[in-house]
Amino acid sequence: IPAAVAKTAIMPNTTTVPVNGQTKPQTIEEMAGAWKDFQFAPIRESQVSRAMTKRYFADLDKYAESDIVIIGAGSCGLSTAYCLAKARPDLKIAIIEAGVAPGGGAWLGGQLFSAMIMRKPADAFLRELGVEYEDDGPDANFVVPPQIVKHAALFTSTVLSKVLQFPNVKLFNATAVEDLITRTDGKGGIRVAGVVTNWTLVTMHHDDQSCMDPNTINAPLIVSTTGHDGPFGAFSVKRLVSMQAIPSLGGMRGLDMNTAEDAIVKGTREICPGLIVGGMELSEVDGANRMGPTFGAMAISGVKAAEEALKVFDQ
Ligand code: AHZ
Repeated sequence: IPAAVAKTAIMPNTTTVPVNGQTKPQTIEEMAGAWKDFQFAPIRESQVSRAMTKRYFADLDKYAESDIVIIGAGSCGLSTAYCLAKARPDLKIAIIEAGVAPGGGAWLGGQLFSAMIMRKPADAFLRELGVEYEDDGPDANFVVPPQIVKHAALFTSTVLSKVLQFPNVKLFNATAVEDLITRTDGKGGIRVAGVVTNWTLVTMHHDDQSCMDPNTINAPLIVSTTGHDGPFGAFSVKRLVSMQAIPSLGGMRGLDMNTAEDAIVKGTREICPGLIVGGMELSEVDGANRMGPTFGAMAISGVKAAEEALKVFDQ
């Protein structure tokens, strides 16, 4: 290949030569009014591909043996991850989220309404995150006012961004847990010892595509927060029933905010050796009520799930 052709094949035709890895402009202020000469630093497409894939595969390699796997990155899973990662920077925490977008049902407060409602003492978690809220004024019926975050997405994006900044956390999104790894405990019971994963798009097409075998992550402890029953919800507890590790599910009951939130927080626990369940997935085990559009129990169930996890982990 002639040298000139080979050179163009390697680098795009550009006159911008980075000096010490830097190009001009370096600040957005320097960009203003200088668009005629604006140019991105040169790149070859393979650099992008390698930069992404080598990191992803390094993460797959690193987290193939995790300390804790959290299934589901909804409000409960993210709150769990925040508390665990903050308390124990020495633990490798993998979060597996079936959706492309983490956050579960917490991008809106209820129906299509933006405000997110929490009630005391869940405001402690908002202060921990630094999420601003206002107290709704007390009225004749409700002496203690609920706390309002102006947009549910403010809570979700804040907890998500804090979780992602912990160096000991890796979020694998667009990835579904499609089974649990189990070991016998020698007494007729099982211990959950990891998760079986696949790209969510593959998980959704096992019926109409030829089988694509999954991947695995070993971990001594799993926290499952997959939400109430639905296409993807209540995953781990349904699997526990089908493998006869627990006899049956209680089935989520109708909405009662007052009983539901307390029940979910108090019930957050290790329901099978190696598997802690929190958030609305728990309502399917315990036959607890749903709480609908109020999110304090999800955050505080996450706080308790982290505490339970550390108890088990430190045994
Ligand atoms: O995509 C799911 C969601 O983001 C994810 N998930 C479910 N199954 C999964 C699987 N592998 C990987 N097999 C999976 N990820 O889990 C997340 C669950 O989030 P969520 O917001 O549905 O659950 P939560 O318990 O954190 O919060 C529930 C909040 C409430 S209460 C309520 C009601 O009372 O009606 N409804 C909701 C959404």
